[in-house]
Amino acid sequence: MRDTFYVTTPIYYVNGAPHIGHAYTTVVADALRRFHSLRGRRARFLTGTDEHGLKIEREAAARGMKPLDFATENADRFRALWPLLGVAPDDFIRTTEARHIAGVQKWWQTCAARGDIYLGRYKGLYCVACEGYKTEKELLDGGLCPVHERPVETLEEETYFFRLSKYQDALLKLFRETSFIQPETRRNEMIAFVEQGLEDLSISRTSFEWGIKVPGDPRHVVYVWFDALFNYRTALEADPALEAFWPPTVQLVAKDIVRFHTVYWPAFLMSAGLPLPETVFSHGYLLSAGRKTSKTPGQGGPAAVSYTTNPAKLVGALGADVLRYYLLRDVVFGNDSEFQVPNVIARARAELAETVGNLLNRTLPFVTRVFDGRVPSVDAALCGEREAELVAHGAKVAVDSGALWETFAHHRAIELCLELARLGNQYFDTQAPWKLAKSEADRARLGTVIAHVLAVVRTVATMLAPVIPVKAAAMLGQLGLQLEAREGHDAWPAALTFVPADTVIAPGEPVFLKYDAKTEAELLAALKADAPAVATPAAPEAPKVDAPVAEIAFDDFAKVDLRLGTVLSAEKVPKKDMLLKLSVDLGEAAGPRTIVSGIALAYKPEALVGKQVVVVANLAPRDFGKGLVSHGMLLACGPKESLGVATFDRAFAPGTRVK
Ligand code: ME8
Repeated sequence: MRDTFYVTTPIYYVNGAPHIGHAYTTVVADALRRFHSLRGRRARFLTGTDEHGLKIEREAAARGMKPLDFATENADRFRALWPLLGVAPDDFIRTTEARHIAGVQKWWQTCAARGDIYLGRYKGLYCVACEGYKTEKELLDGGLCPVHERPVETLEEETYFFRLSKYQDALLKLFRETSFIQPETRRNEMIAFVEQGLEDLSISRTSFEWGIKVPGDPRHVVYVWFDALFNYRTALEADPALEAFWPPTVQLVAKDIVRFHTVYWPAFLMSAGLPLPETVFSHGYLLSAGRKTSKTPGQGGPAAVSYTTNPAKLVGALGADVLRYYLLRDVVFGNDSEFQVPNVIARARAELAETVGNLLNRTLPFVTRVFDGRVPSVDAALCGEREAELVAHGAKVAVDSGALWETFAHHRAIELCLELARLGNQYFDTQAPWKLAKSEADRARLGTVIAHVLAVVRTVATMLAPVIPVKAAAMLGQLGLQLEAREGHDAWPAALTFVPADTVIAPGEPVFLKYDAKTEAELLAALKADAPAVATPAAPEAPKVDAPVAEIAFDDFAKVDLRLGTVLSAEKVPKKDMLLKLSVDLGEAAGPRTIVSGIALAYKPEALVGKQVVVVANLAPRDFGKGLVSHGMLLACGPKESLGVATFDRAFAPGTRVK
């Protein structure tokens, strides 16, 4: 396995707003990127928008807009959706950007110099929704496109051809001898397709304007698929350091565009002399009432769908992680799947709240009550068969689920995590810690049991981090831990991983909403396709953005002396609900400072001890009365009940300057 990982989604057409199908591919890409980062690889994830072509030109005209304005409006809707879904691409490319246009013209010239592009004439049946020619044989009854079930048009034009036929044997060899196309069913389909014989491909158009000009012949625009496919490459070309990511490790597509990605694309790359992607993975369709969810008007039939498939609306009601969990866990990657809102909620309830969350919620109170908020240690002499079984199962799940992620079977990897969480709950039930807690004589045994359950929670939360990043971090946070993803460090568990003894836990609100019948009914009503958007108890995790502050010069910034400090002790300030009094080591000869911080609603004092925080060290002292003076301020963000203090992902000496 390479130490770099590069995943791409298709770049989406900007003829409408993003829907759940786009969200699906993009969430999978994001989860893969997170998984590989967790493994310590240099990972990169690209998505973007496909903005040229007849389809966009016509849609823009129908709205009386310039194509670029129309494209920008919709590209912004895609770009704005991703953070709502917890999706964090490393780059977002638009095919109307200068970096892409220049790149496409360069690769056109490279293919032309290889003798693979020539001028001719073409007459054919064109599907505007596909932006592709169809053969008579492919059409459905009534001359309809087999993908879009809409009439095709006859186009005749002078065109440049790409010598696709020249690459037929090389493509068959690629399909047969490598895992370039996955899954197997798609590979067999593409082998059968290429075996029928490949004709040269028309790769320019003169019948419309909205595209990249063919170098040296501005009467022609580059065919939108030649243009679009090269995005995966042009997005890396501005910065030589990104060359290490080529070729893509995996390119995700649905089966509608598998031919473009597995026949045309590798042929273009062979001609351009570029290494080929390792895998193109073609997943299935998300269906809504049996039809592919789609934004092409005229599809999907009358509103047989009773629940919304609008991703922003779903996230608004359910939260990003619940939707992500469903998409990654419920949908067998590669198969078609009916998208059903009630199932999204059912999985969240049964699996996230009642299995994973429950394991955490029922265990932490023992740590608080019996062990002073510190994780107890394992007494090896008290471990028996049940503990051995848990440890062995944990190790197997860690290894097997890691391997399943590597082979695009994340739905099965998640199932294994669930199994481990279920085993943890069974262990909890059979060991009955509430009975052990009654007698001081059983304290060591109780500690051993609790330590094992916390190990299950830690291991499961870590393995779910690519799927539910916010919730996994919250679970680990309650265990007093942080997820460490950095290059060169494999943070995927190799075994059942214990929380170090004495770690100070930070219990808080339950991480997962427990849906009761009433909340569930309200949610379902809010998610009816025709219901107006309403705020629900699981309102989106996205915080309100504060208004920007006026620009300052660097010299002004440099006047703020930010230092790393280690919290030595923390206590509540009597009669002040919001305040904690901290003793913070800034490495100063004069000894630790007293800092008063308004974080008491979000942190228990003991949860802060040992934490490294960022301190404004040269702030004028502030007098809180009764002899209490604060000598500095902690950096923090978020609403006061759930704020987080700024900290670093690795340790530094107290007093280190932050700049
Ligand atoms: O094809 N189920 O863009 P597009 C699952 N611009 N995935 C779905 C889906 C569904 N119902 N509907 C869409 C294009 N998708 C071209 C791509 S790439 C160089 C150019 C996802 O907006 C899936 O990934 O029609 C599918 O392949 C893609 O969106 C099509 O997006």
